[in-house]
Amino acid sequence: MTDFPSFPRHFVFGAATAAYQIEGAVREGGRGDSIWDTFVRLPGRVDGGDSGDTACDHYHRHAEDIALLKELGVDSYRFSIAWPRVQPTGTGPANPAGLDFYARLVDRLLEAGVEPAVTLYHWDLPQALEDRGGWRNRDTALRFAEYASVVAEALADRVPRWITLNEPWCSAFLGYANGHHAPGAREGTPALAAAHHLLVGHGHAMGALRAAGVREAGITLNPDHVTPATPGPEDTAAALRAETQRNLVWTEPLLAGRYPESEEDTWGELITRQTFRRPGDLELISAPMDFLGINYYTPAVVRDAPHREPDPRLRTADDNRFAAVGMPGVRHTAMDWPVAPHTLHALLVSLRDRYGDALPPIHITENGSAEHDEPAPDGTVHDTDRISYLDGHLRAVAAALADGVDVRGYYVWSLLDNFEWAHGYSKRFGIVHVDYATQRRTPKDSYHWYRRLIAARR
Ligand code: GBH
Repeated sequence: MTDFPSFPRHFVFGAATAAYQIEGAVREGGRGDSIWDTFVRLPGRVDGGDSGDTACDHYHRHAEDIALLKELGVDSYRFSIAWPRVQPTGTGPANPAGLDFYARLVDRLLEAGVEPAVTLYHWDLPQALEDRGGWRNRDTALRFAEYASVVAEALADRVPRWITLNEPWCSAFLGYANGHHAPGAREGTPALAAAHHLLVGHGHAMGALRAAGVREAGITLNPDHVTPATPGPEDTAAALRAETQRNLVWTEPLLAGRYPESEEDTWGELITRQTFRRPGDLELISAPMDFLGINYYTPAVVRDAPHREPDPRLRTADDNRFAAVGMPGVRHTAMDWPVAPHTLHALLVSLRDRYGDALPPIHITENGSAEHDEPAPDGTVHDTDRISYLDGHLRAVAAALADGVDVRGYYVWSLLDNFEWAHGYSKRFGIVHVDYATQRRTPKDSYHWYRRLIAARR
């Protein structure tokens, strides 16, 4: 593909990663355990029994990875800070070795001409806080603000863009409702409490970032583009429940200062009997943000379905009477995710239509695909499917811009093949291939394509 979609001059192009997925070195520099260090050791939870113990060894190889970013020509690099490196038990003064690692990373990025974009929380909660209830416990929101303040005081002068939480839906619902992610719990109202406390933590962290002088701060969500399988009333109502659980539970408090109107139909007594909300929470959560981060991969088509668990006392918070249906006829990635770039365009337009002026400028903080990469003997990967995935989604972003949606940037997920959570190393999202046995990095064709696209804009 030589004809690239076109973008405004100041549009930010970037690449993204997350600490636990790339760093390794989990016992170095005084790092404490996170919930993922515990989870990966539970039998059967991660494909192949994989863990992030070594991952891409980025902790020791960050100079090489920064050189890859520089050569790529990205404006910005989004990475996350491991809370348990900074506060090994989730509270108290900073562990200097932990903070220094990130301070050096930031300095080297700036030397390479790449702007750092920091995610404070990409799912690696200190295990010591989980031992006290984790996100079910409101105190974790206050600990998160304390951590945000420690990091921001050290780095705010050099880091322009800050993201409080990455995909709180995953933390609350995969972590506490269906148990696919750490800490692996399967609960009802406590998972909804976790969702609320993540929002409260975001609100407090925004305050901590402001106090440290940060001017560009926001949250990253993974909103779904949801459509009903049929236009009938049952599937339409099911789609609203899906949208409530996936999107509205976050966007309504954050952008409109209210709880979703459809929450009672979605959760029934799991939400009507809640006791975790306090006066003032909505004001805190809805404090203005400078941007909204959106991670987007694939759409959701849903139909009406009965509860999976008939006994209401045993229902988890994601048992909301809808089920996903397949999308035949479209290409699927190695994650088995249908590829439908026009749904990203539609999602962006629908967010703007719903929230109007209350919708902050948008950064696409993640987009990318896992493909069945087959490296040649020299390590090169001719990943034409990934290139066409990225091209399609960038065109969808350009179309949203043409429709007047204020999108400011796009970060490809991911710079490197890495630890794909419950899928371990079996799924490769990188535009750079990693041979885990040797830690050799080899840029794939998609890396070279993205480099040319960025260069063409200039
Ligand atoms: C994002 O999550 C993450 O921010 C990033 O860390 C991740 O690597 C990337 O996308 C690609 O997945 O099959 O039930 O075990 C997107 C949401 C959450 C989607 C986990 C895939 C698999 C859960 N992802 N989910 S399961």
